[in-house]
Amino acid sequence: MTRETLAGVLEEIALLLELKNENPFKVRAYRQGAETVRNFDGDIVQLAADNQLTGIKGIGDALRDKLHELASTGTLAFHQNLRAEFPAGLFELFDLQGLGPKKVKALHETLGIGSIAELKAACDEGRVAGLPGFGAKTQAKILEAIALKETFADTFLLGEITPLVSTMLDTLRLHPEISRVAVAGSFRRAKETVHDLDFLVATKEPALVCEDFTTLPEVESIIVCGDTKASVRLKNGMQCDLRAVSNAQFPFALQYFTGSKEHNVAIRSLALKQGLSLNEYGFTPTEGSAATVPDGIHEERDIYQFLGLQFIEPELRENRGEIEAAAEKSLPRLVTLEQLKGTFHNHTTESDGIHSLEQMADEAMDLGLQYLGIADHSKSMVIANGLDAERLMKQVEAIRNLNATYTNFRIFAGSEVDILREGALDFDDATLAQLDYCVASVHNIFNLTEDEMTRRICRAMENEHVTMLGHVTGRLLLKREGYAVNHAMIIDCAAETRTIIELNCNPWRLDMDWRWWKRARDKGVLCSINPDAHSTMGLHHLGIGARLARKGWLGKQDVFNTRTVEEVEAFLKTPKAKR
Ligand code: DGT
Ligand code: CA
Ligand code: CA
Ligand code: ZN
Repeated sequence: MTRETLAGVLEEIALLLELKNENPFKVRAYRQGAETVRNFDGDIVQLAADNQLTGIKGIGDALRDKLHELASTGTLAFHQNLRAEFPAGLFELFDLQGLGPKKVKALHETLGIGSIAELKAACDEGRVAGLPGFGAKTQAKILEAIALKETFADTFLLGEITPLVSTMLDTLRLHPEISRVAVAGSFRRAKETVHDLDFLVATKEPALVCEDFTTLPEVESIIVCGDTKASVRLKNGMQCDLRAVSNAQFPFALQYFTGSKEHNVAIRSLALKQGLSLNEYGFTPTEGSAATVPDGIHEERDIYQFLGLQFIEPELRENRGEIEAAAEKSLPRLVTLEQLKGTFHNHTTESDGIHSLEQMADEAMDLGLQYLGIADHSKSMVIANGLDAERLMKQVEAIRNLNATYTNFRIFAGSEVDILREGALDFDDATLAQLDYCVASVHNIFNLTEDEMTRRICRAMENEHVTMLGHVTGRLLLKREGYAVNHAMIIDCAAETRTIIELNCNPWRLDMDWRWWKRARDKGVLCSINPDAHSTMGLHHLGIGARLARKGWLGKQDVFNTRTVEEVEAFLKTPKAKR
């Protein structure tokens, strides 16, 4: 039982009650309960199991009893009974972008649709367009959403699966017959999305270890279980492979299964030039070659060294110039999470965050940060309860007052100011000048042409008060494509105007994309790793941000929030042109 399961069940109850036209207050209570569970500061699963959830804001008696039943028995009768009233496939419909409970309900009641397959058939036959409140446009959008979901059926977000992977690694490390453990593949390379996990262990008892692997608590079903390899399906639907090798083979297997395939092909051709073939087991002389197989290879780095290369960090292994740089010994020293001293772009209850200024600051301190930038939404973002100038100034005052109570911590007062249609900002310059800094972002009118959108964003960056550009494309991985922008021009404009570009490290965003950072760095553009946190938990995504920054070839000097509070203060006080 995990926190996410508890929250997920409450959320599903809210949906089911909504489908049944239940009292909206009751629906909201469950939904808020789910949020409370997600963000609860403490071991909520244990507390629920022990029936100790009393006096918690957002969890009334009814919810408390249900959480207790769920955490202590693993299921909740109330939930099961509700579920039984609807077809099982109905739930997949909620995963489709743009389909809320109202539409799902209408589809279910009028057309009897209870699964994605049925919905697709109904759309193909044009039956959905005729429903009141739907229309041909909605029908087309639904078909698009279904196609998107099919494309991403076996794709998972790096940020979402990271906690699960650490737990599994920890469990495997405890196995008495396992001497070394790693997760290889796209996860190790910090790809923003991952298809399957590739675990690797060194052991003298491969068959036993494979069998034990299939009994991990995260496993849903076994795909194959052999003498040196096992494949399983996890409860979250993800496939997960384990390969068991000897201690001597381990570095070779780790190098091979980390990939990428393109990187490996290039590495293998370097080995061939020395008369050796390289695979997941080791080096062997090619036919007719007099080359001798190197000994003393204990770690991955020994393989690279033998080939005359600097060690190449896994994040860089995409065959995008890293091998050439490693041969010239000119690889960058990559930034680390520990080097981050603060962060910008975070929300509070003033706009659409769920934790207060004080709570966010406390969490940042607990994470060992020296400073926290607050950037709540501006007034145009009505749905996110954006601040008008008056409320913003009150927040600035609250921040100044809070800062006076700190000795070794600092909150920077900012705003995530909306970039309006033509590139003007949601606040006038006089208002922006009162702030320590400002993040400018696009949140609406996504359907401009690439030229128009690029011009709109560049115009915003030309403003003296815009410290950094928020989520460059607005993409939501696996859900929504970003709006069209010309990255190269935006990077050039950022360089000219000395505007920082954010690496938004919300797991759904990871925007600007890692493929562009090397170019930005080469032009002297600074990166700010920003979690866009809407809760205290959101601040924990900085780790994913650091991994993506590494994937983008960034070093400490390229990342603004590795600077000390004094350096940040001095930077923000300097006019943009002189930075
Ligand atoms: P994904 O799709 O997110 O799981 O991405 P990867 O990179 O984890 O791909 P996967 O799981 O198919 O394979 C893991 C690694 O194993 C891959 O990055 C490189 C290596 N590999 C797999 N198949 C081949 C192959 O046919 N040739 C070579 N050279 N390497 C391979
Ligand atoms: Ca993989
Ligand atoms: Ca695999
Ligand atoms: Zn935003």
